[in-house]
Amino acid sequence: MIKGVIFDLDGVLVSTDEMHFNAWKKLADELGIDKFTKEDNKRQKGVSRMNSLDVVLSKGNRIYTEEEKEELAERKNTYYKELLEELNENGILPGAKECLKMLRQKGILIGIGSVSKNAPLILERTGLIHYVDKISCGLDITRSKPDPQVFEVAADKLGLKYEECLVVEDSFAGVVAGKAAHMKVLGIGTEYKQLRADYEAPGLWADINWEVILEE
Ligand code: B16
Ligand code: MG
Repeated sequence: MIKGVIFDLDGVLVSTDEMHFNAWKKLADELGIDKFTKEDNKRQKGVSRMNSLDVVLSKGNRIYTEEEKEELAERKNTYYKELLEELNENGILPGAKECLKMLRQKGILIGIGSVSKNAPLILERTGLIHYVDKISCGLDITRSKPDPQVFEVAADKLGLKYEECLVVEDSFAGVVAGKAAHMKVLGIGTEYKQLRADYEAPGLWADINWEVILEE
């Protein structure tokens, strides 16, 4: 029996993926890396900022020191945060708000499991913060998805057993993380068919059989 649903943020509740890509693209252009594309961006979904930077740098041919990498990641985050200033409730993905409302009405607890250190800011800017009970994000963890830590912390904060939680994810790393936390996973988004989650749907707007999922 599911008592809590833990939502990934980027690509599940909010369309920040385009902003991440544009910020990384700007950095790549500054570094003279012209081979970084949207296809590479798919491998950045759900993984940490530093691992995402490695994806960009792997498309160039220079080796960077750890100190340089820290500066580059910080620079990308500055560009990303500039883009986030434009974010408001229009950035909420179709069906997301209605889904949160419906689950809360059923007495289900709502958690966030995002590796983004900007998750609290994003929730504030979109107003989604009002539908969330507990946030587990990049600021709470030492290991990124596919490690289960971000979801375990979310369940702990909600006061639930791991098997009482359902994870909603759009990334491969996130589905692996949810499974590793012994949680059921609903895979959504553009790649949902490839995610190998327990349940799947193209988006939260779709006709999802919540009665069955929550009873499991
Ligand atoms: P930040 P999620 C993830 O968010 C993004 O999918 C991923 O592309 C990004 O690198 C990561 O957050 C870190 O974000 O730089 O803001 O700390 O999908 O886990 O909500
Ligand atoms: Mg995501």
